[in-house]
Amino acid sequence: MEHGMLIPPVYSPIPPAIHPRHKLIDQQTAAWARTFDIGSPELREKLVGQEIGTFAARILPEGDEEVISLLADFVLWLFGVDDGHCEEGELGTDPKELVPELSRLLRIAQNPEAAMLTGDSLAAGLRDLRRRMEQHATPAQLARWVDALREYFLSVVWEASHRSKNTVPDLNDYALMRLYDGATSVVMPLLEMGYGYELQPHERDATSVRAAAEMAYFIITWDNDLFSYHKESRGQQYYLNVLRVLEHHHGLEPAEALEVAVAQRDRVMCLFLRLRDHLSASGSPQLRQYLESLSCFIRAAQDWGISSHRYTTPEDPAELPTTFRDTPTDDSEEPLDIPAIAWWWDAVPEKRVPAVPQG
Ligand code: 3E9
Ligand code: MG
Ligand code: MG
Ligand code: MG
Ligand code: MG
Ligand code: MG
Repeated sequence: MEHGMLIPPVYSPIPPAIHPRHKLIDQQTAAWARTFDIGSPELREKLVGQEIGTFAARILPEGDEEVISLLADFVLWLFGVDDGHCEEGELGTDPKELVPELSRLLRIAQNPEAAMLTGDSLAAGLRDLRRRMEQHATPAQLARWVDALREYFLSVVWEASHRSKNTVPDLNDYALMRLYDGATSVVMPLLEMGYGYELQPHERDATSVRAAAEMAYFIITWDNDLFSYHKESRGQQYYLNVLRVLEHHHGLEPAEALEVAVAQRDRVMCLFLRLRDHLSASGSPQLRQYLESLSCFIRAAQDWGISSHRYTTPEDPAELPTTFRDTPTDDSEEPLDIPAIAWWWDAVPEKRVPAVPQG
């Protein structure tokens, strides 16, 4: 197993949580995928065994059950696009053909009544998701969902451009692309819907709150890059994750790249915790719930990522951790040397240095 790599336990000071109805939600999502015929039969059978419903039940552990089901079906649909079109399908190496196809799907998300892509199962699934979104979302949340889908689509076209040329973006471009191509931002409206509130724009779009959300995207996708390395790096197909970027552009051996990537996510985790606690101290109850949901999302992706059959199976085991560590490998408060995100460190107040007792 030449691509094997032992992934160590990652730093996670966030407690695990799961909605008690996770088993049922997972079964319903499998049924949804079959009803809507998502993906090729082969892809679909893989997806329904990946406990995506359980993942959603971890993201919204005390949320509305219908919204958790909606989130689960949507995440499965996203994998239908990400695996089916982008990473394993023909469009994934042809960005100029991917653009029109994703643009048509985006129109369905925005105007489900549009008589186009009839007979396309991903479009039919998306119509159903949109209809159910309307039952739980405010008009503004629906619009943000469509906008977030657009930014996800834009980033996968960027990724497809690299795939088509077999090139590897540098670390700054990769970090920027990864904020969106992990489809984390499209989940955000559902975090609000799951608890039946709407975060007001003056809070959600405040620079520091957006920084907190972006930090969560970073941690979730860097963790995914560790947990999915085995799945992605086997075989001959093109793959892109932070370990490949660090090996390619920084001349690191796989073990060194792993150490650097872990240190990067640890530093962002430390920063996220400081910012979350700072914002929670003065924010509205809705903002506190939103920040709590960001934490749950991070931990959900970790608990699901180390255990899902998507990343490790008895027939093809990945060397994934079964536990987490409660200290970071790197607790430096210095910004990462990644210009697209280095501004995050300016959004967080300095750690208060304990006053020196006067003698
Ligand atoms: C993730 O990146 C691709 C998304 C489309 C997956 C859908 C999942 C979510 C919206 C929740 C975020 C969760 C993550 C990133 C685990 P990638 O590397 O293609 O995922 P893979 O599973 O193939 O490693
Ligand atoms: Mg199909
Ligand atoms: Mg309800
Ligand atoms: Mg992907
Ligand atoms: Mg993938
Ligand atoms: Mg991955």
